[in-house]
Amino acid sequence: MNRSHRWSAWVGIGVLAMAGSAHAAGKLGVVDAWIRLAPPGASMLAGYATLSNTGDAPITVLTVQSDAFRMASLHETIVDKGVSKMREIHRLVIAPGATTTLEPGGKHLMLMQPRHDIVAGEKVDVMFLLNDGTRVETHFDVPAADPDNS
Ligand SMILES: [Cu+2]
Repeated sequence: MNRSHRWSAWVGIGVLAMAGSAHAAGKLGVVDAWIRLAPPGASMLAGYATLSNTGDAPITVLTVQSDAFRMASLHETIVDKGVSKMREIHRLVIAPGATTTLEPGGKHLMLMQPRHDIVAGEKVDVMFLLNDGTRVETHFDVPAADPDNS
């Protein structure tokens, strides 16, 4: 038992030393990405996903873009004096190792003025723009029904 603990402590030191010599960087992971289906002609749709930072520095997401929409942004839903409203998020910071969930009733992608009707089964390209200039390309599914965990 003690021997194995000592061994893992040494391994830990080795990993830290290597990390110290490399440039610290955040790494954005995007999973379970989906857009809620809306009636034909809808001018606003919402997108949801789980964002994670698997890197060793914070990530700051400034905004999102999609060729399928004329305008896209990050929003959060807040309740102000009993009234539910949405407001834009200008900087979404994700700490190293942290996860941020975009979900109905909370933070979401606000996708406005679609260039075509978004239909079930489609995959929509969405780009996340980070403050260090990184652009992370992702694909959002358009399920016919909301996923169970939404
Ligand atoms: Cu919104």
